[in-house]
Amino acid sequence: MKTALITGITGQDGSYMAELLLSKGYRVVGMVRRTSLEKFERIEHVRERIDLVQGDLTDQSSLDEAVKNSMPDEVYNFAAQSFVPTSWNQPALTGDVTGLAVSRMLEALRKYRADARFYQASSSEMFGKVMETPQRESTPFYPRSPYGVAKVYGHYITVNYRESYGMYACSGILFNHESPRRGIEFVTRKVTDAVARIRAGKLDRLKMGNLDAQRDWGFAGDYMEAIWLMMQGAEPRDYVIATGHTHTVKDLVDRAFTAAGLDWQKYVETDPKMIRPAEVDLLRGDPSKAKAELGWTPKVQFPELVEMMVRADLERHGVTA
Ligand code: NDP
Ligand code: GDR
Repeated sequence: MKTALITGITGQDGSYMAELLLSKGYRVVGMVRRTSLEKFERIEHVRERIDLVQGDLTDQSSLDEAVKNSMPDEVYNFAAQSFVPTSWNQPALTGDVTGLAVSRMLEALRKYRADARFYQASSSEMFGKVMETPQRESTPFYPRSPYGVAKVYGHYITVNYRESYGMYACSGILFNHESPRRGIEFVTRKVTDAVARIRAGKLDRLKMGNLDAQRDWGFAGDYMEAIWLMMQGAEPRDYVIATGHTHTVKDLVDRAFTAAGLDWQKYVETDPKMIRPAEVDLLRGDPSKAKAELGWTPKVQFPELVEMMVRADLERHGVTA
């Protein structure tokens, strides 16, 4: 039986990856940080089938202990300060947790389990002010936020440990992926949750930022399959994981409101305070390397994804579609 250590198991991706690995017969160990109130909603349904260890990405000794005690065959490093706007408000913390901490994880592995396979959660935010479209593995990075800059560090330090120490360390450059478990502040979930609250009579206005931004949105469940395949290769390689299709935030808003029988123009207003200091205008990934080498293609398309999220939020708010 293989053992996997997942950092960020309480997040969106960690919870889907835990499910996937359990279904494949892994022993799953999740690293969680100490909080005054437990926030295990996303893993409640698998709680009895996984082991939890306490650790924080800012604390080397806790990472060492997590690795020493779990002796993983595979490590999935999902933990991060992952919200882009917060990275302007907390740039040094984001640099530490999202960037430098990748070195700490790699050092813990190098010391105690150098033959474990390591996955780093790289991001399309590294492409930022894009140098070409679609973005592929060879596209130069031009990050546009402290978050993006920190992810570039995490990406290259992973490449560096692979090349310096021959470790099986790889990165997935994942484009935005969403689900009913997406954090409420990210744009998809913010919109689908607002739609449900409007239908429930709990909200009458929705303030948004830049409606013209374009993103390549996929389903988190599909993307976890790609990550797992990446970790089973004959040698470690980095891959772009995306759908290859792009939509504006306005399109997302329109679809989500329409799915609940609402006209978005009656409820949505833009708030200049929500415009970011520097924006990533357009992301569209080219997943052809993942398709050719991993045999991976996304199953859920954008319209189904939005409908799935609207449906889940309507249910959460007790509204019948
Ligand atoms: P979430 O924000 O949902 O989850 C982040 C996780 O990191 C949580 O479990 C959180 O724990 C944990 N965490 C935060 N800070 C620390 C810390 N100091 N020590 C230990 N754990 C910590 O992110 P996602 O699941 O959406 O994303 C997973 C990873 O993939 C992230 O690295 C993200 O940057 C990256 N990524 C995500 C994409 C997406 O579209 N979702 C696209 C590309 C990359 P807690 O619950 O305690 O807060
Ligand atoms: P992003 O995701 O920054 O791409 O990072 P987010 O959903 O926050 O924003 C997407 C786009 O929507 C625009 N936008 C708004 N965004 C939010 N959050 N709230 C709003 O009200 C709003 N209005 C418009 C944004 O300006 C932006 O252009 C996500 C995170 O999961 C990262 O961790 C990950 O690395 C990248 O995706 C790939």
